[in-house]
Amino acid sequence: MSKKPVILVTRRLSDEVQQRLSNDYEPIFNSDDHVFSKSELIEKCQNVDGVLPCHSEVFSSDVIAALPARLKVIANHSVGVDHVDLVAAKDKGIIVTNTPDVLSDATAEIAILCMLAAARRGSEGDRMMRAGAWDFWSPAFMVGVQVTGKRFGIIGMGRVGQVTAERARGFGMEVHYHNRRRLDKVEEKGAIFHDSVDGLLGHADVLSLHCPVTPDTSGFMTTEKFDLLPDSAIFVNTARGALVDEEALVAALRSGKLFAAGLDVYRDEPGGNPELAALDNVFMLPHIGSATRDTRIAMGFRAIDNLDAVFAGHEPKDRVA
Ligand code: 8YV
Repeated sequence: MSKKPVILVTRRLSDEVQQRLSNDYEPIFNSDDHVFSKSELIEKCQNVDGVLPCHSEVFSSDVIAALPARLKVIANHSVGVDHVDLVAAKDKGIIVTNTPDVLSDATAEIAILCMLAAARRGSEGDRMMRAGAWDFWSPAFMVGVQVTGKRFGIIGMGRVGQVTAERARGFGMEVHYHNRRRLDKVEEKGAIFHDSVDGLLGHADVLSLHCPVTPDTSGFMTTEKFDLLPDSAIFVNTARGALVDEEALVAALRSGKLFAAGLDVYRDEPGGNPELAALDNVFMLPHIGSATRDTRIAMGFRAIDNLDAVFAGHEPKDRVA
């Protein structure tokens, strides 16, 4: 019987996923779930045929250059692949895959949670109650923004963007979007297309980011972009912190240009941004967009499906390089 491929599994995954890996591969698990340093990542990859990482492991060009010839595949447990230098991987003949589709519902739920909590001052109210500081009520107290009938602007109308649009429609919102390609009429479901980011921004009472980080989109939400939004807009980011100039975001929240923000992602993770954390009008979560039991299992299984294809000599379904 031929030997099972050896797979480095960089983080703790759900029991079902680890069991399937144990059945079909020779996995190397990270028993205390610590984040590998760059040198540890390189060292642990030396005697493996594949690696199943999360977005917490950065495969920069120098890490990829140090990977052994036997390593065939980086089967990511994430839809985002900005932590992998895809050009370097491709040049070295390493297959890279991701896990699209399976996390769209969970991430859309978090985007809507961020929108509603920002609009209705969820973070402020929660902190007040926990501090035992609720000592006053009046009709003028804690008045927020109602999203019903407002315009929901999406940048990046891929799978997560489309599911989030569907949820926003459930709140009676009018969906506007910008995407590299215009969707066809059936996919659009009445959403209004804008052929530039700047064209969209003036129509977004709520702006929600759902695009990947690329050299073109990195840091694209600058002061100039926030200024194009309607006054008192709400900003939602469940995609990647690197899309945003966080100093510009802090300034827009302080000045009142933005009514509030709902954020799941930050430039620095883990940790976040203390300047954002100091603001009352920000609702913040620690990058848990896809963190549901069902979705974690589905993501792990999707990554294993990709490994299975590669080791069976087939083209994996979710190849990105
Ligand atoms: C995950 C994500 O939390 O898929 C992504 O791109 O950012 C998140 O869904 C993470 O990558 C899990 O490995």
